[in-house]
Amino acid sequence: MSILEQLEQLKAEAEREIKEASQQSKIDELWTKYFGRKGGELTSILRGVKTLSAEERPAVGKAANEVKVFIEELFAVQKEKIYQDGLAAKLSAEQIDVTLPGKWKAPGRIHLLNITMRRIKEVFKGLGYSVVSGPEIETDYYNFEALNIPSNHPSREMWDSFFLREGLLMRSHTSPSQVHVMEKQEPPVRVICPGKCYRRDAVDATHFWEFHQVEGLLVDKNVTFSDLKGTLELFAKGMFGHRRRTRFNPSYFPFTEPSAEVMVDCFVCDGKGCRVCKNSGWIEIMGSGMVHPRVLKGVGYDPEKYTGFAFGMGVERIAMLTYGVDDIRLLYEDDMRFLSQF
Ligand code: FA5
Repeated sequence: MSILEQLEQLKAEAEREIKEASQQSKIDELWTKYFGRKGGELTSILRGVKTLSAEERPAVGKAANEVKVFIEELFAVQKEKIYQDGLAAKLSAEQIDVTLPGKWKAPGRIHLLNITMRRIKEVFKGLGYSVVSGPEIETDYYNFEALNIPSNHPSREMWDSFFLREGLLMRSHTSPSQVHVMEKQEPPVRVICPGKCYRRDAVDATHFWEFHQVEGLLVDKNVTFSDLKGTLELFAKGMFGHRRRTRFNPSYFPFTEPSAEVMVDCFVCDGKGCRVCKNSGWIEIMGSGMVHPRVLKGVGYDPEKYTGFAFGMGVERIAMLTYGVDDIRLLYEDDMRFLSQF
């Protein structure tokens, strides 16, 4: 068979095969078959043109080139066809039915504890307090010693703590933050320290092993118990409503002297007596007191020159009282049916 006949045959075969190819992998395979550098059928013929006599060469060379262009064109057209067919199939498979109802995604919302925390911060910011934070892993010194709670002192039982390795524990209240703040700055000090605390308490409706507190501390010259009372009364009004009244009952904390628990008249029954205030008309909202001189001395403040007050409240407790939640566990269960109410 002459080369021209071979070319004709190759052209016909290529046209048939390429037009039948319906996948890109088949196109690649055929490209190798015809144009492969080693053993490609057209490549071999084109190489053979060089060996022809000078008379034969121009006609055969021209014909071979035409076949080459023809086949290349076939490949290009078929490749585009495969791509377009694939695209059409994909588009029809992934067609969107705009008449179907959409998928609803619940919008994120602020957790009840954060709502409460923000409100507490707002009230104290309004009173000129700045907000600082302290570490959640504490040393025995900051959690106890510096707060006038020596080891073996029975009052340590008020804070049943999670101990880590020797000398370290998860802080069981935010009061250690007071010490960090005073160590870093000279009076006047006016800060609140919100944060997480951890205790080995048995879980029940009002206790959880992790919870939040907001600590407050003010130290300056001539600070008295009246300042403490006035400040916390303003807080109670800001947080629970301007008609609220406060009362201070004697209490005990090793790091404050005197100490007081802060009561607010029940905002559910207006002090008449109900389930929330256990019929007493009053609700305890936090612990407080005048900073113990030993604590001041420990951080290098002169207790003859400076006095101060401190207070600490449970954020879960405030949230539960404000929003009428009767079980603390609801705040940690992440149940949207509950959380989306607030
Ligand atoms: C303290 O922790 C003191 N550091 C507060 C304080 C600060 C007093 C500064 C004086 C001066 P107490 O142990 O009472 O105090 O805790 C304060 C509040 O934290 C409690 O009233 C309660 O609301 C909350 N709380 C304590 N334990 C838990 C718990 N296991 N789960 C949830 N809330 C808790």
